[in-house]
Amino acid sequence: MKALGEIGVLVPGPLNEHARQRIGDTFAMEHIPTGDATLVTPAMAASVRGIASMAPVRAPLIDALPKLEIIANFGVGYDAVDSAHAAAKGIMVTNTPDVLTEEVADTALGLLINAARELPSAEKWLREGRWPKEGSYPLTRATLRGRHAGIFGLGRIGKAIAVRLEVLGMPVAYHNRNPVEGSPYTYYPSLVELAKAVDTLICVAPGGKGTEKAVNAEVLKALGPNGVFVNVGRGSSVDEDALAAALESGTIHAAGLDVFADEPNVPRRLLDAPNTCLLPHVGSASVYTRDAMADLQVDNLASWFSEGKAITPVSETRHLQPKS
Ligand code: NAP
Ligand code: 8YV
Repeated sequence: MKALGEIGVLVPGPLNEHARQRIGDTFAMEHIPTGDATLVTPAMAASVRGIASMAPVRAPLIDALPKLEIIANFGVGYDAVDSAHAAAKGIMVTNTPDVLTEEVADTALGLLINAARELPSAEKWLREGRWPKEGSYPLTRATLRGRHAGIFGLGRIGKAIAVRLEVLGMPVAYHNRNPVEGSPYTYYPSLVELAKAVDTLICVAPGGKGTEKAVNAEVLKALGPNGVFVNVGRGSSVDEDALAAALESGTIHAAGLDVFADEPNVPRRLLDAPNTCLLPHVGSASVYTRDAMADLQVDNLASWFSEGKAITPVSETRHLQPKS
């Protein structure tokens, strides 16, 4: 077995600094500025056995690395990794579940409160000196009192959000493809039925084909004029044109969004829409949580190459064993 320091690990694009540091200290680290497969040199192709990524890893990059055994993704959501292609080639994919769950749930709650109670706009009012000149900030039309919450994606983070919502006194319902065994929350087999039953919809489902534009005009209409929509899942799960139109027309009341379909670009219509709190994908973005994600990413690589098993394999590649 080779010493870890002799094993080539490629970092395509930007990566968390703590992760980079540990990869550089542990492995023979290679770097390319993006995941563009044409940037792979013959020397990299001959030596790289692992990828540590935060940026997309598509099929051409995987194919350009004939010795590749494992792709360790920085993040629990791995929609940017072509995991089906990796699995078909017998390449392990890992992600970073659990260590970020509470942080992202906190962010979802912050977005919900900000969107419903307009706290960022009220702060702007104060900072712009309008309080002494014009008096108190106008009363908010929305309140958390009496709300009914629906969670789209009751997994690890969805459950942590549900616990917080219960403390706020909100009944919780959810939509997944399958009901969660033993869950105390009401299950709806369709997203539109869930939206009809609640006035507060929180999306924390994974991105990808299965959820593409799932939150559409019909779902937003079902949520209704008192509706607040929060998204900490993926922007691809939302029809952003329909969301902007729903906010502009009052079809729903407010939105709190941490994720967008074409990050870091945010559609002008969402920037201009009323009653929105928009964040630049900061759900897990504390030093504490990002360090824990980095450690899990690197520990997955180290475990694979030294013990022959991944710590947190994604479901598509859970069955795989090292080839050598
Ligand atoms: P998880 O435990 O795997 O939960 C995902 C849930 O979504 C599961 O309950 C799953 O239930 C449901 N789901 C999956 N596909 C679905 C579909 N097509 N239709 C309906 N429900 C579906 O994952 P997690 O750890 O909670 O993370 C969830 C997601 O949050 C990540 O994938 C990522 O996109 C996002 N995230 C965002 C941030 C941020 O910074 N904003 C940070 C971390 C994570 P079924 O399998 O029964 O459908
Ligand atoms: C990360 C996330 O910030 O874990 C996820 O799925 O969306 C975030 O925690 C992101 O993956 C890194 O860019």
